[in-house]
Amino acid sequence: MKKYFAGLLLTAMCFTASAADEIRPANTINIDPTDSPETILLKAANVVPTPNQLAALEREFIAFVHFGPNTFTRMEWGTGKEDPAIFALENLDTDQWVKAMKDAGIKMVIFTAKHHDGFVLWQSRYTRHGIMSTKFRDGKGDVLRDLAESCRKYGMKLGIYLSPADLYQIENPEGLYGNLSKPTMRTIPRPVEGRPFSDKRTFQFEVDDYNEYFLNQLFELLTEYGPVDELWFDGAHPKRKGNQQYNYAAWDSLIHTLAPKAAMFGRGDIRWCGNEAGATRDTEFNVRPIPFPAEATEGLPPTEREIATRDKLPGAKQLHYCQPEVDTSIREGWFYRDDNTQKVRSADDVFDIYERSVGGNATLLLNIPPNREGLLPDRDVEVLAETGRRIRDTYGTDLLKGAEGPAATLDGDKNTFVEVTEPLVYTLPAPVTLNRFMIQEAIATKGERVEEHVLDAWIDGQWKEIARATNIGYKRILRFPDVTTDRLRLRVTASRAVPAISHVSAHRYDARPPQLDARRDTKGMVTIEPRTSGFAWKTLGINSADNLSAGYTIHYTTDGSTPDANSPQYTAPFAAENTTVKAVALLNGMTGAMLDKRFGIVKNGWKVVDTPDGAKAFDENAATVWTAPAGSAFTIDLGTPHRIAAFSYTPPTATSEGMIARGTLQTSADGKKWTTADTFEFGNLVNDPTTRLHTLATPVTARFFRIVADASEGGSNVASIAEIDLFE
Ligand code: FUL
Repeated sequence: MKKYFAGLLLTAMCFTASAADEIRPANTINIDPTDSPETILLKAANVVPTPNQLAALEREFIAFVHFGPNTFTRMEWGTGKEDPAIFALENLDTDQWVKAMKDAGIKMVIFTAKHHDGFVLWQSRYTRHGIMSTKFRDGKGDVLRDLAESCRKYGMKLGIYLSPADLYQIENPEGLYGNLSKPTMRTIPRPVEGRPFSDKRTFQFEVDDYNEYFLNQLFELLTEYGPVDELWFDGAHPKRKGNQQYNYAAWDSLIHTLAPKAAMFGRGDIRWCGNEAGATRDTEFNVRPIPFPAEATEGLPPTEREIATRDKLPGAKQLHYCQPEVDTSIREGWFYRDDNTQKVRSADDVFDIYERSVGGNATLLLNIPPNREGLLPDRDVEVLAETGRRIRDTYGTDLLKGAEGPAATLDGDKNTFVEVTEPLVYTLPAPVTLNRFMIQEAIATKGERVEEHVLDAWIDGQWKEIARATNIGYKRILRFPDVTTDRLRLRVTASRAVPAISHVSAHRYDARPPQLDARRDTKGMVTIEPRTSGFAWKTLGINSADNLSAGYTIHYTTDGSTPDANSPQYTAPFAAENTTVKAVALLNGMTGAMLDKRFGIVKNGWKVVDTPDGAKAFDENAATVWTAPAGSAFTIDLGTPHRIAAFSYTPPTATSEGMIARGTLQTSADGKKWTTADTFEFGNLVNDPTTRLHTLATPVTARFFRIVADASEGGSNVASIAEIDLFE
């Protein structure tokens, strides 16, 4: 380890290494009421991950697999009342899942052994509501067993999602969830005749029926399918009953004994990033100020937009290391529905989220849901392969190879680091062209200290700032337009204590045509433009997407065919009604991801009937929202009769209040005599507030269209519509 102790001071604060070193690094550090802001900051600088947390961070890119009855019912949330026979699986190839994941560079797969519906996908001794009651391999099949074997075969780690919410145990008369049973001393695992365990350990816990059920199942999962490296406890609850409490202390204790290397999501090791859309924060400190002692509660408070920055530290009781997982699905929704209407993310999207999450002090948890054939769908497999290729092509080569500079940051050894008291300068043997710079702090021993840093390049005889960002932590990937240089300089401009940098490397991403987005105005004119939200990580106020893809052209079709260089070139907005617009951007002989967007009936002749503010629901602007008391009807006069085959509902996103979970559709020719056309139901809107399409059982022709909001998510007493679309 080489240390740099030059005289140059950090611009924001000046620390000596010894002041920070007086505080012993730990995963959780208490704050005393008498601590000064400076002491609190030094404590924050010494909060470090546990070995399990560090191992989880180093896995970087991991997979989620949502599979179960919902795969067959095409619902996002089941009811718990499903007949197990619904899970009509005939074939299963978990080797195919794991091989496709490996191709993407994924290191672990977390499987929904039990989702909220309570159906179990392994041969549990403690319920018949699961795979044992299906025809799959004559009731002897075990999806988790297959997956665990594939993981062993291909060197993939295994994690398990076990939903605490359990609708089957709520809904069936003998269900254990919230049955008001008294906690008594129970032996885990409860013996079951003819099904002995080869692991003979037993445990005693004072728990009620549902907690015993949960512990028995944890015992099965952790002793018969392991090793298990992560347990995922979802906080979502479609329903609760009997004030059921979870005995987390008992769960933790069993897990710590049976799977000492497992990191726990939702239990203080790993936290939710706060959305399911793949959004990341520009500043993501993992040293969290906790207003209560961590062990005294069931987890951590929900995440906000700005967390754990310096101003948020005072007032906390403890400082606790807890990293986020950016969990998002490769498909619209967590479960497979179909190959025609359910959209799949492009490799651009996944690669972008990868760089923002892994390069933003977090872990990417990407869901890839198998289809009803027991396979990952071809399109998803292609996206995984392309993402893996881009990761390898970009990050497999370090352009700093052969550079002179602080050796501890270039030696590839995460245990060596440089304590930064002066800028780190890297001189290359020859100029290189780069657009990515990766930095890692020595978090295992020194914690997260950097609060702001700047990368400069030597261009035309002077230093030029090319990227600036805030914290670093486990890993920061800086992205910027191509720069050609033979000298780079990293400056830390604000920090909590003397920062320790363990690794830097430089890379070049081969720029591709940008991803596209299309929007329509109320007059029906469609604009196609590069999607900025996907690549909106701005450095120095520059939009990287535009810079990296300069010179692209856009080509589109409106007849359903796949666009290419011979399709009309987009130059100005054009009219589109009841059609699907497909478009691609072309750059350097490459074709970008295809935009595929369906536009319905143009809304300029629409009028609101008896609903104040109603026009907000069809102004082609999802940011403006119509809101009325729950149960209200929303009526549109389309001006002239239209055939209506489907409608889409965009829920509000600023708040989950008023998301319409269930409703009735009515139509009328004259606005007086109404007929019920269909009913609809959407699930998981709160966590996944995306536009939902509902196809009517039978298309109708009508001038008046009405939605009756029968039920709002979470029993909210309002009903809201951000945007409504109708399709012929
Ligand atoms: C949410 C659940 O409700 C979804 O169904 C999904 O499992 C997601 C990962 O977590 O909270």
